[in-house]
Amino acid sequence: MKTGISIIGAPVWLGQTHYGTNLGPYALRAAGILDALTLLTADVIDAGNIAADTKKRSKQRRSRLKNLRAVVTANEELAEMVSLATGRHRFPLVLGGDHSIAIGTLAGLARHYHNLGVIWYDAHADMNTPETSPSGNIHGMPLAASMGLGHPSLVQVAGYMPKVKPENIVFIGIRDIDPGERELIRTQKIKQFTVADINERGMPQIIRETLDYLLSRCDGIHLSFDLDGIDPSAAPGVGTPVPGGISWADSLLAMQELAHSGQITSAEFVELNPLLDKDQRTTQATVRLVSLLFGGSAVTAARQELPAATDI
Ligand code: HAR
Ligand code: MN
Ligand code: MN
Ligand code: MN
Repeated sequence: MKTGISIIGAPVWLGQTHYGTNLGPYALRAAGILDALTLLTADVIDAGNIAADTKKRSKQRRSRLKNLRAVVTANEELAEMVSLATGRHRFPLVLGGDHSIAIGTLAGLARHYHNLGVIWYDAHADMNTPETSPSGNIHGMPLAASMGLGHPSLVQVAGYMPKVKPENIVFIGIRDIDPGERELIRTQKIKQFTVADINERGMPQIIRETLDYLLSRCDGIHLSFDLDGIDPSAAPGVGTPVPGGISWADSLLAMQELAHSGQITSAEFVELNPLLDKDQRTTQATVRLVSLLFGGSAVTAARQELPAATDI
């Protein structure tokens, strides 16, 4: 049982090329994420941000990996903060930052879980290696790196590998998949639910199947929520939008079902870019999703009424 929530900010943007994902934690705090959570559980700590300076681009221009040094440094630090919170039996809630920060989050978590389950809610599989990446952007690589595939300094964040086993991963909503990723998903038999699956069977059922699958083999379940998993019409404030995404209504249902299960032990919300947002829609959507995720029993909650889900 988790004793409370520790919010950890990871203002990182160098895993991709759009300045602004580094402003995510600031926008979410300004939008009242702390108050929203404090309504649901008395024990919320804002642990602040990682201190690593991720504003400077790395100088290894000829590298296949953009800003490798800066991204590794940020993730090493994030791994320590996440590990500290987890070791205190708290629920780490990481606010990104681009999705490269999942390398550090998972590195901090997997020190404490032998079979960490990962729900990857995303338009992308983020399973590229330097060899298969079309872009060299590290935010397209965190799952591969966490499985032990890719550049040694990404794979070895926190000093050990691998962090995640392929059979402990579930994709929800992926729809822009590169050839190398497709091959990995196939050969590693990684479980995935597409938007078509969601439309066919309904999101609550998809979440139940996801949890059934993971609970049979995992001792903790991490939710890695990339805002671009949602359809860009509802979450426009992301750097790599992909049409045909998960609806806003289904995303709400997903959070409610996860909350209801009480089985999620950590989470991160990534790829929010306030500079690309429209009327703060994506920022406010994120606050609402996070609130719903904690509407259940993942933490001992002094529960109050959930905010209405209609005003965004
Ligand atoms: N697959 C593409 C690449 O590797 C695009 C990845 C975009 N990733 C994110 N995170 N937005 O999911 O470059
Ligand atoms: Mn992603
Ligand atoms: Mn994505
Ligand atoms: Mn693509």
